[in-house]
Amino acid sequence: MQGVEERAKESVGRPVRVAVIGAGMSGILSAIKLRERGIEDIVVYEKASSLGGTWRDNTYPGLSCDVPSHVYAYSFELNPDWSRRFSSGSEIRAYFERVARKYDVERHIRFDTEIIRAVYRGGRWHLTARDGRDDAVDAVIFATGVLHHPAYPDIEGLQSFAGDCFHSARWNHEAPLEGRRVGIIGTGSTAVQILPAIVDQVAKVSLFQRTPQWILSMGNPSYAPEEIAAFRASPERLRQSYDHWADRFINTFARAVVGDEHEMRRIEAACRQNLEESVRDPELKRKLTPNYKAACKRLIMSDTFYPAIQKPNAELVTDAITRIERGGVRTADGALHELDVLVLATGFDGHAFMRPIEIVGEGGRTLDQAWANANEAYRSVALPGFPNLFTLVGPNSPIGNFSVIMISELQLGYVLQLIDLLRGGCRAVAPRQDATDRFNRAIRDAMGGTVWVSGCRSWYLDRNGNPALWPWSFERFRQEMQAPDLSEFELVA
Ligand code: NA7
Repeated sequence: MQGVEERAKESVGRPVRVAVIGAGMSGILSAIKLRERGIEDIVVYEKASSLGGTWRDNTYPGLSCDVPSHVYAYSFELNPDWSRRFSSGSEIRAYFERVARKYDVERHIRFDTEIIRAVYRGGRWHLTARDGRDDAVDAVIFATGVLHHPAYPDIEGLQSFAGDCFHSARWNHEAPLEGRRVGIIGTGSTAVQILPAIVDQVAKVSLFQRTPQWILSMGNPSYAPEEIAAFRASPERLRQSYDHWADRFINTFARAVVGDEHEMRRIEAACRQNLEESVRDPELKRKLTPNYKAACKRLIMSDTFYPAIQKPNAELVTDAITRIERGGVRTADGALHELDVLVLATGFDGHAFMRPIEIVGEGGRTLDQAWANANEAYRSVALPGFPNLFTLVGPNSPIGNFSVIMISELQLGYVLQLIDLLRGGCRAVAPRQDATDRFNRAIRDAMGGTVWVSGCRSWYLDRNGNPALWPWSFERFRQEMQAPDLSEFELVA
């Protein structure tokens, strides 16, 4: 073992071909950093015809990111031009397109190529695309995202609705809203962004709430032209802004969710105060008050939702949906809420990860078999029995704690060190099963101290009720992503 380790580290001369699956935030990042590392034989497979991942798929009115823009950017490509504290989805998409162009990423991307199968055979990954094309590579990085597969609600009669009906991530821009009666199912970040964006153009908007949400007011000021000019003129100033927002996240929110009671009390008090001060009608206030801890579900940032839901043409429906009919939504009180448009803001399957791609590892063992009971990875980035396969923003990444871009950068830095071994004297690298089991046991043990298991339903929880998140501090994550501990890996010469 020692011999392989040493030999692997010795040189990085062997040429390797690396495939990246997905041309979203993590895929673009991977291509840039692989090239910086001296790896030119890169192919990025993207099933759609353009890049941008979630920022390409989501185009709904009011779309923005709930992480401040100055920290929602690659650390090596800060953007002085963000127009607001929380910039719009189209600005974010344009940012990724710009970065991809600047770093000449597009020449590596094979658009309209959906990989449906990846088989490890003879020390290489054999990839098959839906159109039958194939490829063989030395390593694969799955950059397939988390909030990618829309979750459709299992409500009787959904297909019978006569009007326009679509998921928020598949917005139908052909469906007019002006002067129409619109229903929105869901009260997550998405619904909370859509409602204020459309309320002034529709005849009526009905929000079907199953569970109320805690909402934090963060303000969303625009950056003045002088501020943008100052950020442009001074990279140090831009960096300070990145550090400021990163620090705010890391030292407040990220601490609170994993057990800092003091910080959590502050957040909860701020949410209560926001509700108290923003909503006048006591009955509406009661309906909007959650009965679980703030940040148990993904905390919502909004300054526009409470004012919008109080407009005369907005309605909060809290009676449970019993079925959907031709004319609208029927609720448990017997009422039919007549609608022309129905928006399903019902979220995503956050637990699919690389699936539905069929992945077959050593000895013919599939990913579905490996994950039959739970989605368990080694430090979120690798899997025992699946050599030279890496995941970005995989299971138990700290996605509920801070900026996903920072997470992806740190994970990729770690993955690149493993790929370097393949360029030396090592043919295969995979985490050991016992190390993976130890890691996942520690994750489960630590989860009890987090807010995510304090009693609510959320997309964070897997089918066993375990959050697919990181239960420790940011410092620990950063430290664990510094360098792989090779004693926890199987290396094959
Ligand atoms: P979320 O946060 O998963 O929200 C989905 C919403 O849809 C939530 O309010 C659900 O209610 C509701 N929902 C789901 N299924 C149903 C059915 N069958 N009936 C009624 N209501 C339903 O998704 P978003 O798109 O808003 O946000 C996802 C993430 O994107 C967000 O966290 C940010 O990180 C960015 P529930 O609360 O489960 O009762």
